[in-house]
Amino acid sequence: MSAFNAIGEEREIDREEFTPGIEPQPTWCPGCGDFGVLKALKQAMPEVGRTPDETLLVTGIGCSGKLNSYFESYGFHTIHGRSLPVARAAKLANPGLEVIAAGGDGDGYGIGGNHFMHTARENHDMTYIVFNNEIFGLTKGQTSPTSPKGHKSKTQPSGSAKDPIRPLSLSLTSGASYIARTAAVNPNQAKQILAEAMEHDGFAHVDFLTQCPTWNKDAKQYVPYIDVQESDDYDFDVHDRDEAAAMMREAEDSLNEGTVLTGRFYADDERPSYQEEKIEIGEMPEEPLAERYFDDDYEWERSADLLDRHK
Ligand SMILES: Cc1ncc(C[n+]2csc(CCOP(=O)(O)OP(=O)(O)O)c2C)c(N)n1
Ligand code: SF4
Ligand SMILES: [Mg+2]
Repeated sequence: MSAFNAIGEEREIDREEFTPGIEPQPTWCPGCGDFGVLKALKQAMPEVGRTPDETLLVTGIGCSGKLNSYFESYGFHTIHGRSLPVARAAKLANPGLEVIAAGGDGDGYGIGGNHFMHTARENHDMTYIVFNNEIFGLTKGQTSPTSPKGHKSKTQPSGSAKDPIRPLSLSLTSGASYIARTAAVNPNQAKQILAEAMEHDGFAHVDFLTQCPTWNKDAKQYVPYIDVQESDDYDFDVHDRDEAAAMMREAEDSLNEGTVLTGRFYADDERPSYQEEKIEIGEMPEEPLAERYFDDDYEWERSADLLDRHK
């Protein structure tokens, strides 16, 4: 696949460009689903035609948050649950960047749930990958917002009394304009969905099922999985909000019962992104903030202003 790089030359992009030069060995456990996300993301980048220097990967805290140590691009490892506000700010300051935010189910649907809801509502143009292993992996397997009711862990030894969150439905209700679910065990679908999510203009949310063989003692591998676009048993229109909502509900119920439904669940290609809304009302600066930062005169004036204020 060819693309324009930062200096405007058309050239081939190889997925290996996204492997760091000094390659750190992932500290993920053998069999961890997180390897599948890394692989699918590297494979999706040439499809999208973006280079490492055009890409920013912002991560939360967790096993999932280690993703940007193993992915060559600009990176920002934030604090727990805060990948989205950092990603939003970066995209607004530098709209030319391909911005990807990533983190765990605890990070994104628990402590960062508020940011998730509002980033979807505002339709910020970025891709959000949630590694959903249905537990807190890094801190050794505690119950998370996606753990099924009855799931036993150190924090819920008698089994969780809580119904899990419905990530797809929450995303739709909040306002995300592209919503999909894929699984680490289905790398081809995962690659295609990540590429579509990046190409989508607006908030694209991918709930990525990632097995945790170490701490999720239910040891879900998410197999067999069903692709709702490929199966004859499912027929719905991803552009129809009501049909998408019904399909999501079915996917969320069936996951708890052991049937893994994956695929595209919703796409709204018409809704303007937050950035487009800001341009419409005249609130986006013509010159992106990121470019202003590199303007020597502007920097000089700004530091003089700051010094004046401290006199
Ligand atoms: C403010 C704050 N609270 C708690 C923690 C401890 N902590 C680190 S990772 C984590 C949960 C990780 O679970 P998840 O987001 O699902 O990621 P996973 O490890 O499963 O990929 C917690 C509670 C922290 N680092 N910061
Ligand atoms: S603890 Fe679980 S989620 Fe974390 S690296 Fe190991 S298998 Fe993966
Ligand atoms: Mg998790």
